Amino acid sequence: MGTGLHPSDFVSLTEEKLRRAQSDRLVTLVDRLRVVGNPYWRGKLGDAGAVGSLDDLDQLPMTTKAEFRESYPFGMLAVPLEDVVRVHASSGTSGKPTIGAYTASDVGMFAEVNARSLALAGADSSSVVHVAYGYGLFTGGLGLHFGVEALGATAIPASGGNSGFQVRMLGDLGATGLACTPSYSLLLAERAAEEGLLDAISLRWGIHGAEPWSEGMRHKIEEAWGGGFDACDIYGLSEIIGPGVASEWVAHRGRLVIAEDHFYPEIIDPATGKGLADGEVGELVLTTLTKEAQPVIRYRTGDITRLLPPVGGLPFRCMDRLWGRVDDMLIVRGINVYPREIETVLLSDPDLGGQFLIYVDKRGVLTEIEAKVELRSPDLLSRRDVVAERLQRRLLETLRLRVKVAVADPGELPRQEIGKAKRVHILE
Ligand code: DLL
Repeated sequence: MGTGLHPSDFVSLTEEKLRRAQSDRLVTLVDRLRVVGNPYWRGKLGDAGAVGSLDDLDQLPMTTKAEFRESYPFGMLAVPLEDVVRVHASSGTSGKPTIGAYTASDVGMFAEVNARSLALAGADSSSVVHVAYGYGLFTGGLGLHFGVEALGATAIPASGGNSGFQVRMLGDLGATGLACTPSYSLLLAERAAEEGLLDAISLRWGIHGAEPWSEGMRHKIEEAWGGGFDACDIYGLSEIIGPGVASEWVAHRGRLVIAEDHFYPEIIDPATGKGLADGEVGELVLTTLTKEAQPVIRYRTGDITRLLPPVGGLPFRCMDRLWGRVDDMLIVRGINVYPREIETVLLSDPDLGGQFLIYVDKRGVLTEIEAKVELRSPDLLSRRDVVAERLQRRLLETLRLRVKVAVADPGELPRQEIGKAKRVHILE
């Protein structure tokens, strides 16, 4: 299937050949897992029907996040521990972390899918890529880092934090690409502007993910870097591999190309578990086709999206940018809404910067939502009330939601330098 590092490696791969390869990979995987012999895999596949092709995928049971916790740390391993060369972990919000284990071949594949994502976002071997995802147990930093190296580009392993220093390095080392969360990209751009360093920085593209972000946020980030900057979305999760499961192609933005040669996607109705057709919105379920150390069968990601047709001559199907998570959906006076829909309305306002917070107050009889946003510039202070009223009206018109909007001064809302931005706060 080519080296897999660049979109052009796949031009000769037809959808038919891809399906055959996926089918073979699935059958090989299931045959191997049936003889692993540890309690987890015996339990998982003990009652499952025969799998002779991709069409039999629905014979296999789903996997949930709880299983990762129950088999902590190494119960899901499908190879001896001595074959594991790296471990990542996701801290999660409560309870035990989930562990991801990788063989040498797995770390190679992890680097390959990230190299491909970077190439889709605009990188090539001459790029200098500033990687400001966290390095460590989190998959973001090392995942993108080895992707940059596999592409033959130059990686700057900045990690998170120390933003004043980071913006100086961005200029001094001549970074052309920036890999970090969307919120951190915006923070770095603001910081570069404050320090008068924007002109010294020649970034042309960013690869942003690990947290939800809307088209409005994309626009704010691109504007904040001063134009000539393309921000692309990258999706992934530690249970499957980390970043690189799917990512946007700068030439066809608005959908993410799925690395379908390694991760087979399905969409289900989260309430019933029933499979949905391509194009229908539901929960993304992923099966790893090539992972050795810790393969996952039909993992319920909890992420809401839909499958879309391939673009630009590639054989891989795409997915929508994430709508939200199954458990994020808010029900406010009978209206179902994802926080990203609120973000979309807020950040489409030209007078606002990209910072916002959403408070969902469930303590009273009726759930109330309050949004805190920030003006883009001190020149707009006299327009505070106009902006607040305008946003309240738009939220009511587009989402039928009554939201109290508070408009803060530029720079007033808290910024987060490390980890994923927490924008939605539930008070209960
Ligand atoms: O966030 C992996 C990653 C690192 C992805 C760097 C992209 C870039 P986890 O910490 O396990 O892994 O969190 C996975 O984050 O199930 C989604 O709910 C959310 N998420 C990841 N990417 C996106 C994205 C990494 N592009 C969880 N848009 C996933 C929205 C995202 N949400």
